[in-house]
Amino acid sequence: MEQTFIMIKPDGVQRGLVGQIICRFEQKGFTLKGLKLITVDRPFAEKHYQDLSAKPFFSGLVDYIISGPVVAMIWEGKNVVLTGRKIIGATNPAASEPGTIRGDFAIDIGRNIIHGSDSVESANKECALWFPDGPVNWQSSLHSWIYE
Ligand code: DAT
Ligand code: MG
Repeated sequence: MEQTFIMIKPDGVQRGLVGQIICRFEQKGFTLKGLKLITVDRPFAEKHYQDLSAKPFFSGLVDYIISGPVVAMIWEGKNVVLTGRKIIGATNPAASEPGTIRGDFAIDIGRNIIHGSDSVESANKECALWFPDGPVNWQSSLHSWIYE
């Protein structure tokens, strides 16, 4: 089953949105396979965003990610990478549809409260980076009520 890496950024934690964000993934039917509150250092944040290192906003982005604790999660389910991105909404909250997390809770691109992996390949890389011991191994007893 597919897994994705989801992170509630420091603004989402500070604004008390952790519960509401987790609720959206739970109510969809996805399964939580990893969860921790963690403050990361600059080298770690730079590694997470290494593909963006040439961008002009890179250092500001890293400053923001290390500015406070984040909630790092692994979510599992059918098509969870793509569907997770839809639940999150467009990168710039100004373009995110109402009903998405960024559309409902954010205004500025540099304070867009949540990260989600953009492909299965980056999901696997990010889950391994943030959860070196791997996901928690458990099966939801609701599985047959969610999947045909
Ligand atoms: P996403 O987070 O939707 O995957 P991304 O990977 O392209 O978007 O960029 C990572 C983060 O960097 C994004 O959530 C917010 C910030 N960012 C992206 N483009 C930006 C820009 N043009 N100006 C400022 N911040 C930007
Ligand atoms: Mg991205």
